[in-house]
Amino acid sequence: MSSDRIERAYALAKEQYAECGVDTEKALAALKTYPISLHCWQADDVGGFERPDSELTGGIQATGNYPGKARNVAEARQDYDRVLSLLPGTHRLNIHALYGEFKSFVDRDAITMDQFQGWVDWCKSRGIGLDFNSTLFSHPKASSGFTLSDKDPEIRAFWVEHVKRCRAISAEIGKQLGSTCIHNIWIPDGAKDITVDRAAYRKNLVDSLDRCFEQDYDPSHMKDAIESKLFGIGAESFTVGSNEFYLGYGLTHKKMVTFDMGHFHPTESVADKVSSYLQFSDDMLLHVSRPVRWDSDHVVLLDDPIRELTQEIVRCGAGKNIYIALDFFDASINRVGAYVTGVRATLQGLLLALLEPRKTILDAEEAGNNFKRMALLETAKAMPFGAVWDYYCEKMNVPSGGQWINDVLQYEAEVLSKRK
Ligand code: RNT
Ligand code: ZN
Repeated sequence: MSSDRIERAYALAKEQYAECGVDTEKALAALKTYPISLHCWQADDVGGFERPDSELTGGIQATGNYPGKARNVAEARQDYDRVLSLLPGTHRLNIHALYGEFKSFVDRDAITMDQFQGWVDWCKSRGIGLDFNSTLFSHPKASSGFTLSDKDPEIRAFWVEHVKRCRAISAEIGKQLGSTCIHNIWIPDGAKDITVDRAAYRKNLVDSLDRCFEQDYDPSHMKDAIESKLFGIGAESFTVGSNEFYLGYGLTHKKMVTFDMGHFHPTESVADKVSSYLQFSDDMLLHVSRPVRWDSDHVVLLDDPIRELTQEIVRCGAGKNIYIALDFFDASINRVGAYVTGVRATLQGLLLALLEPRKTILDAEEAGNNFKRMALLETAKAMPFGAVWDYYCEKMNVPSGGQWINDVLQYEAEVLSKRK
């Protein structure tokens, strides 16, 4: 697309938005303040680099075997670089403990900064922040289906040690990069069938978390998040870390809760949870994903759930820390293209929300004119947001429109297709 046409289209869009009381320049300035945390695991289907050929197990599943997945840290970084080059703005990387640089095998209860210094250096050289996740799946000590809540105290102790180390690593990451590292804990703990003593597992989880969190860290270095879930594969009947569990734990222990869009009943809206949860917490972590019939972790698109979620982030995020991380892993398509599609869709959602003619709509709502509110919301959908988006991409020196698609295809031809 010629940049002259983009400029002209933007000038018209700017005028049209101004008529509704929206300042597009302000919206674009605001959009830059939303970093998206890029999940490392779309590059290799959540395999990780702990051992050669590590396999994903533990209640989550990547489906597909599209060629070109990253087979080692160097290839993953090459992919992230390409992804970052196609995104407007400055973002973050989000790694899992099993993505360390392992010169020889180091078990989860023995990892140190040694395996992660390379990631810090890499992020520093790219000028981006780094987030972290304990990895409590894909491991023989998770084979009972339980980790931090297991009935065996030795299993619990192993995983408590893992989380403690991950927290120390996160604090060091945040300190070195001068940017708070968000450390997330998700556990697969649960059971396929009816479980009688559910309370015992939940009590174990409380005790384990208390031990994990014994050490306090400077919140400018690291903050903890705990991720709730409704069910998982093989944990259909009972999931220890349910929403009520973590909501209770998080609010009473000052730990933020992670809301993953795929972790609720299909008709439940994560968007609607934002304004409730933020009444009681200043920090919130979102896992932006796209569940299709189940927690399938499809690539994020600019669909209604994303639009509603980003609207709520913008509408009630003032004075709060809403951390936005992506969580999808589609192994059936070009993985670099999957990343770029998902991040750009999330950013577009945020831009749409920032361009909302809020004052006019709110006035109608407050005047009790519900027809007018509805009609204004509908008309806002046809506003020329695409012109503003393209202009933003141009200004940020990344491809606008669909130009990046060819870039991804070229990368596939030159790099991904050669990975055999
Ligand atoms: C699993 C959770 C969790 C994982 C990642 C890999 O259902 O959503 O966040 O997807 O940690
Ligand atoms: Zn998640």
